[in-house]
Amino acid sequence: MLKFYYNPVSVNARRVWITLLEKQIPFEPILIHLDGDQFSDEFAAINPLQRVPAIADGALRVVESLAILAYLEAKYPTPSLMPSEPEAIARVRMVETITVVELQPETLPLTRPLVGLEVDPQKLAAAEARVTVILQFLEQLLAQRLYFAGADLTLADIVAGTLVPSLPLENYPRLSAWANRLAQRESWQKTAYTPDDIAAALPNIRRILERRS
Ligand SMILES: N[C@@H](CCC(=O)N[C@@H](CS)C(=O)NCC(=O)O)C(=O)O
Repeated sequence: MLKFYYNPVSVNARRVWITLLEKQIPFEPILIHLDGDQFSDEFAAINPLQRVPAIADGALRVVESLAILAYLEAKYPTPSLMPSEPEAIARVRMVETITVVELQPETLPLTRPLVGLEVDPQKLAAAEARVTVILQFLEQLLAQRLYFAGADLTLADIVAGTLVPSLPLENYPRLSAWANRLAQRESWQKTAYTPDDIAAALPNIRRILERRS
């Protein structure tokens, strides 16, 4: 059975978890505690980069959340989470890339005060301004659609939908309605982290953020 290496508070792992559930792929979850399990020899044999998520499917190891999603879509195509029309494909890839490459790094300065770390006020203001530009663009891309590529859930919604709903969305009515729509899905509900998960993870999140600054 496919093995899924994860941590419940990892945004990167959650997008893989939701995809496994949406595609109804049987899997064995393997919890990696981020207070040191990620540095063990056993896990380094799966992911030398020492990060979750990772999967092992038979002899194959795949790391990097977007690569895992592309693999799952290719190997387990039904139900499809990737449209076939060129415009819709472009939309999905844009939303995935904007979320991971542009938005996710900008949320790090915003997270620092929440875990008791100092943040340079100029860096914080710059990150907030950049997040605003990105959210405005996503609001415009979503337009009147139920999901980013149309009437059906795709990988765009899974990737953006595991990060964007954690940001303040009161100025973005379309993103707010979309986030509420996602929250109704069983896959979002089953993978939602609890306040206890967050409390337990706080020291690890602090350590990870300290290492990355
Ligand atoms: N680019 C990677 C990022 C993975 C990543 O940063 N994972 C974090 C958890 S969200 C992690 O395992 N951190 C452990 C550490 O930094 O020690 C992906 O998309 O899979």
